[in-house]
Amino acid sequence: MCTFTASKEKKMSKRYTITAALPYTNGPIHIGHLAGVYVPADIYARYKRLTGNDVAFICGSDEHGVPITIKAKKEGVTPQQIVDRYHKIIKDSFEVFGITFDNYSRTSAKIHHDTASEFFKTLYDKNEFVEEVSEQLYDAEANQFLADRFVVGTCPKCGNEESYGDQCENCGTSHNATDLINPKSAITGNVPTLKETKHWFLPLNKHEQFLKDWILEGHKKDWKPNVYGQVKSWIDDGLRPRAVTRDLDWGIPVPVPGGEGKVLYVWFDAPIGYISATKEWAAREGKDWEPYWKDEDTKLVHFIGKDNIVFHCIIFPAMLKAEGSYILPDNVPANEFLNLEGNKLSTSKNWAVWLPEYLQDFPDKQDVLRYALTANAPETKDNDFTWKDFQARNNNELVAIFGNFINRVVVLTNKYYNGIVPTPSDFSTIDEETLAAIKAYPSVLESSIERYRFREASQELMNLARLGNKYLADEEPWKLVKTDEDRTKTIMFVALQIASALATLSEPFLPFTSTKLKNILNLSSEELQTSWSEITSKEILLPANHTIGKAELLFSKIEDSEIQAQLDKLEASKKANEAANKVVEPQKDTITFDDFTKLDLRVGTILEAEKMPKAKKLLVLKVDTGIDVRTIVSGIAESFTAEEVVGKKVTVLVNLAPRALRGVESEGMILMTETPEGKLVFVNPDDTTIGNGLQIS
Ligand code: B3M
Ligand code: ZN
Repeated sequence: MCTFTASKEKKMSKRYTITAALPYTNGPIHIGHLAGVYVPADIYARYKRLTGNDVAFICGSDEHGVPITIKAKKEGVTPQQIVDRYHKIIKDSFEVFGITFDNYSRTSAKIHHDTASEFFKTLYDKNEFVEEVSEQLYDAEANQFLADRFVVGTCPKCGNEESYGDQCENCGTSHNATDLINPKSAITGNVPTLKETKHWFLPLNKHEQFLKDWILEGHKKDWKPNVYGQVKSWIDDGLRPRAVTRDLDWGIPVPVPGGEGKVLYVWFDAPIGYISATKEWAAREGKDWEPYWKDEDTKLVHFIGKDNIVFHCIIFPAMLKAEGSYILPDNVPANEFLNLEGNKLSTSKNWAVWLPEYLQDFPDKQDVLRYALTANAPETKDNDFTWKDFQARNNNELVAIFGNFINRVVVLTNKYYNGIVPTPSDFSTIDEETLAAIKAYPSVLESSIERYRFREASQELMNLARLGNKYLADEEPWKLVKTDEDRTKTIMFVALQIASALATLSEPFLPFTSTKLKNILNLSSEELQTSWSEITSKEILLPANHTIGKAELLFSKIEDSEIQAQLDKLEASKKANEAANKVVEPQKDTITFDDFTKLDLRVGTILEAEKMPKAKKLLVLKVDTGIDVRTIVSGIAESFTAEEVVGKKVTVLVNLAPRALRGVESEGMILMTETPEGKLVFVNPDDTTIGNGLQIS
């Protein structure tokens, strides 16, 4: 009895404020964002709602900060135009992927400007800031102070030469721009000078003891080891004051005397965005926002990527603590990074799978990506997304296990009973065990989800479908139907119970599939549906005599050609990137006009060509130069076959000293050039399109 009460209490409805990192609004979302933050957050939020909790699932666009200014500068438009464009693209992607934010707001909204200003003023009035004139990095040519991503230099902690002013993406350390070794302006490439300016600093050192007690003592056991470890190492290194204002013109104006021309640091305003988005949502829903941020009984959970840990575990909590009226996060289940086909995801190198592009290629496969990313989520270490794994997850798990089970159950029920759930007879031991196993699944999934182990949970869900397949394979209703009608009915009844449980339990992971399955099982009205907890408590999930619908495929096979097309796309983007970054050879020493006139260039025709044996690169050519027919050995065999060059008109340097190549004397040189794509072409006397200068091969 005692344990029963305890478990009941554990499941009592609770209030949850669940936040997902606000994406920078300077580009679309890619699979790394989805895997690291938004899919796990959505699974958690959906699960919490399904289990009867009061949930505010909050996100929005992070529209301030230097990345947006840089993008706007590059495109010659205003920052507002950039954020308006990407806010819409990002918001749409989230909707299409079934990410169920209760509110997706934006930090350019008035409510956010007001909330962040007020927050700053409160800390200012409480003397929680240190006001200080100090020397900061300055680019005189750009007439700009260089904070954050405006400056690049060597990280003082790990030696990464491309660290930003506020954070090193390699080791995650957050620092002040003046800490960088060999800083360079990201705008002009100049070495910055120092210039005096006034800023407001949050004295993190003052909050060190509180952070130690709260995290190092209080959350040693329940926070993920990767999060706890990072936080501990920063605290152990000693915390220093951090500037929370900037000399920029894009952002929220500093609302106190002396703040003219300055804005709040983006990492000061962005997390407050969670609060403003909650306020906006509550006003719309006619609710009170305050309990979601101020009631000690509310559980606040931040879903983020590992590069955001310091801001969510140290700086934002210090701000909340200093303000005084807010709760602190209960957990910050940060994920590690997702790589793509063995390389780091990179926006600048276009090494990514962008959601809008994915949707074009796989318009109805949102659940497949959600599943593949969850099953292989970077929960405890960086992980690799490969298209082959994506295909395997789809073909071998979603199609072959989940889809196949449902299809068999639905097809057979329609075939044998016109779609009417049959009445079972006595249950066999295996039936009883199977029905008991179904009842256990909600708590199996719960135990993984509560520990933020979503990949484990997704595999448990698949195990329920596996159980269904095994049950059918063992019981073979398609054989018994000829000999034992009653037994067949019982088997199909049990199998239908599994299908019904899958319809409910798959919702957090495969929401589109769950809806489709509920429709197939004719469970569109809520009364007919089984809730998460009823799977355990109800005797029967899908009653006899209920009529289900017709079979419909939940998943379809992904062919090798579709995967190859994605790999080709990545290869093309790698090539384009290499071409863009190609180092141009410096110009050679100047030659005189007299030197040039020494070259005797003639138009020749290739009469014969053959590959030089055992030489990968060489073709042996017979060329009519107009003076004579001679042999020229040319290093073009990797670009052309012997057959295709015969008959070609070419430019020949005829007075080059003869030279023996692999025993064949070459009397001259064919002139070649390269296209911008790096392809070798002849300097063709009939073709005026090539003007790239000559490269002697
Ligand atoms: N925009 C960083 C990022 O997109 C930042 C998160 C803000 S959460 C308050 O990685
Ligand atoms: Zn570093």
